[in-house]
Amino acid sequence: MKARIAEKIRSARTIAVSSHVRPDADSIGSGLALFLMLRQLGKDPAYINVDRVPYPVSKLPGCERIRCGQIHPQPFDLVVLIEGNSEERTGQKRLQDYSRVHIDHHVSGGDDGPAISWVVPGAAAVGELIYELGLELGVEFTRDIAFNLYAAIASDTGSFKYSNTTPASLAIAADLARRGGFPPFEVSDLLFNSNSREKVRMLTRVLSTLETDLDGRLAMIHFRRDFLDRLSLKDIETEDIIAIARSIDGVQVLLFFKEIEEDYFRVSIRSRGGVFARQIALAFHGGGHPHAAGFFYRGSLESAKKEISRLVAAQFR
Ligand SMILES: [Mn+2]
Repeated sequence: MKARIAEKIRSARTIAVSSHVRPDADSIGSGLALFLMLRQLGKDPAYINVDRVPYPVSKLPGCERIRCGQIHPQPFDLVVLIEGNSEERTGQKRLQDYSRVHIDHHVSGGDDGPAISWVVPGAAAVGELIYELGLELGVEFTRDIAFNLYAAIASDTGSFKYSNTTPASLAIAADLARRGGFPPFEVSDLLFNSNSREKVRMLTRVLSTLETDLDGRLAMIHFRRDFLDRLSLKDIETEDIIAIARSIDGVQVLLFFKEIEEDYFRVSIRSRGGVFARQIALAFHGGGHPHAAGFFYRGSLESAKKEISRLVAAQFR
């Protein structure tokens, strides 16, 4: 599939790259690396997203090149979608008439019609796939390309700590650090050592909601919209909070409830061992990876907790 995608890229001149809404370091690092590769190949690329890039991901090299808005109706020979192939995921409307390529490591639900799809669920990050595509295209891995791809992989693997980390992730990261000539610490410093005071305050607020159930195997935390009062934050970065709560000894499942509006929550599930987060998410029409999944829930926080923990308990049996 990657050979076919490389061929598509070679035969195109104007190429739009886009990543999903609420972009993270994997989709942005991957998109920027691809954008820089396309420029190196003499193409005329544009990187267009619906949402702005959050801090500190916005410090990745080349981020100022990302434009905000819709791809349609500008003409492009090819549109490359990173981690999302539907209007719901990308926020991009009316892409059906474009020649499209979709590169992802999530098995997604809906898609918007025909596109060449390269989906590798075993890849820890899309960054790994863009790295392979770069090799296929024969590009030079400059410092910025390598840095962005390393950041993509470091982010989705939680600095190579999560269960999705494979020997391939480590080998690719090592190769990127070598080719790019940067110390890996520079990436961790940029992504993980740049919390604002407000963010840490938010973290303590959310962590103070911690509850455990099912003999300490289930942990639950939540965020309410009014937690943002008196803080200058517009939104919360959830991965760090989730990582701390799931690290509790004995916890096999972590549920994080984020209030979107009254009685409407985004639920993130993390699991380990023989408990499968995705199975729980599917029961609520969500999706994701086996051990990291999510869905939306309409109802009160109390009923959500009750309903979901019942399903979790069923998996323990
Ligand atoms: Mn990813």
